[in-house]
Amino acid sequence: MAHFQEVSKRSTLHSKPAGLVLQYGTAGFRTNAKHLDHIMFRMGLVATLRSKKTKAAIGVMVTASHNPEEDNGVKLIDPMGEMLTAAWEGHATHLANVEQQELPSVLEDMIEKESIDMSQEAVVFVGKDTRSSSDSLSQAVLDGVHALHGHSKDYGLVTTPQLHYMVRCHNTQGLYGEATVEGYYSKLCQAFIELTKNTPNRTDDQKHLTVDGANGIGALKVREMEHHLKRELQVSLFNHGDGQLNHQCGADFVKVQQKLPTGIKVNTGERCCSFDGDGDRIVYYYTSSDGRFHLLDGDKIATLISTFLKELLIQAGLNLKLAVVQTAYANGSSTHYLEDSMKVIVRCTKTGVKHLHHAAQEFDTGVYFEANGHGTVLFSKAAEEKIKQLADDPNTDDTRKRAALLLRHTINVINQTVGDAISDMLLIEAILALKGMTVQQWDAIYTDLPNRQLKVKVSERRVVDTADAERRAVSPAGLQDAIDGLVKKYRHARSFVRPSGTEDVVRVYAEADTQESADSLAHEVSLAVYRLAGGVGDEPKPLH
Ligand code: 16G
Ligand code: MG
Repeated sequence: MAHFQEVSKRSTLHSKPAGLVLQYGTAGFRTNAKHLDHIMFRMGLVATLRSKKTKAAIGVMVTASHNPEEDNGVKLIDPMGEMLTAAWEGHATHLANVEQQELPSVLEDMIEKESIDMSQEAVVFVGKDTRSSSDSLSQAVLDGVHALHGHSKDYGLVTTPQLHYMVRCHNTQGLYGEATVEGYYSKLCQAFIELTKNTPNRTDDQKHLTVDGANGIGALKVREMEHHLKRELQVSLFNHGDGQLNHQCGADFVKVQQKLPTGIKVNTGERCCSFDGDGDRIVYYYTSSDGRFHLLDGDKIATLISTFLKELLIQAGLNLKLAVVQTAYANGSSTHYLEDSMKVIVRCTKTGVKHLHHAAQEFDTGVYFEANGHGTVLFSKAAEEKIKQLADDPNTDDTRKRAALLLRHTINVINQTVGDAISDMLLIEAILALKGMTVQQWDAIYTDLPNRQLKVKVSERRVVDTADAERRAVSPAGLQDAIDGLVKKYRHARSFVRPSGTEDVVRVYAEADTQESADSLAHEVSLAVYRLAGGVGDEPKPLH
């Protein structure tokens, strides 16, 4: 175990608090930053082994996304820029929780189980968000990489999707793009400018967008990118770092509170969007003259993008299978609109980006979005090839050629590795420009069913087990029957419950024809969870 001497030596500088047990959750480790130093060091070790195993660069992003400033976390990125494969989440959790002196033997086991060739070179890319704890935590990751003699590249401050992008660029030998932040801006912005070239009558109003940067890394990066956009998109940036990260601003706040973030100045009817703390989520919104707040969430974004792509595929005469992937949280109106009016295939998966991503990979063109604003579009290799051939073929007629070229630029504006607020923003802005559509017209494509989300504290959330992409509860006994009975009392109603993957609660979702009905259904279902699944504390109270 000679190669672990360095690990043993350095690990003493990153000691594990006694008794602390953490899990690689839906999107990596996440908790108060002061508990994370040893996790970071150990994730440096895991990433190095994963790099040796896959013979490719692996990414480690230090961020806690939309959590408060005092938290932090870490996400691992696999060779094609996707999230760490589920098979290795177990290794990550195991290594995170063993006592210091066991580290060498656990590493030895992992190496044997995974047949890792330790003479293989390793490369780990590291990035971090703007949290004050991120500096030292990313140093701890680098320490872990170096303890196993891996090579590292420290990208410093980047958004999560930018780091995913770098990993893919490197591992495709530049085929996906140049693995630098400048390379990222120039690929995306050039594609955006090519797309908007086709909209000569675009007004200054249409070129203007208000962005809430959540006081996070996304804001810094929009600033850095701006000059590449050559004033084809003019951003008024708020919450650019002058306030507290994610505090009363950002995509999560806007989505959950259904109101404007603090710290932005905006006129009635103007198009705005909010990023989250690490720039992988986006939602749009505006206020109408009656003072009402209108949210355009991931479902509305998926509808806009899939409608646009479907029209282009038809114009191009390309017979490619297009699907939209959602979760149970998708508003019922969006699913109906997509299936019945748009006639696109809709798939539902469990919550968590990795599940949507995998489902989208099954199609030529897979648009995936969670209602909370995390999503992107994936194109199969064959689809990209067909689009390229058509665009390059001198015999293609004008209509088909125009559509093929627009599809090609669309592919280039998209970050196919993971949901990306900057890339999604550019794509949405280009689509609105090409369609000559206002945010109000986009909003009017369908009307959301009123809905409510609640959470119930129980003594053990795992007693709730679900099936059918979390739409049905299979345990505890009687819970699903109770939900079915309650749903029947309301019009256009739907409800489901699931154990959270990130918090110690059971989540409840309900939608119905009116807000009052959605609220009372959500309350009644919460009571059923409380009574049948071991609720703790006070019984849930009615909302009104
Ligand atoms: C994580 C997931 C997000 C999901 C959320 C659900 C990623 C990158 N993030 O934040 O997609 O919606 O968890 O949280 O996968 P919950 O299980 O607590 O409801
Ligand atoms: Mg995020």
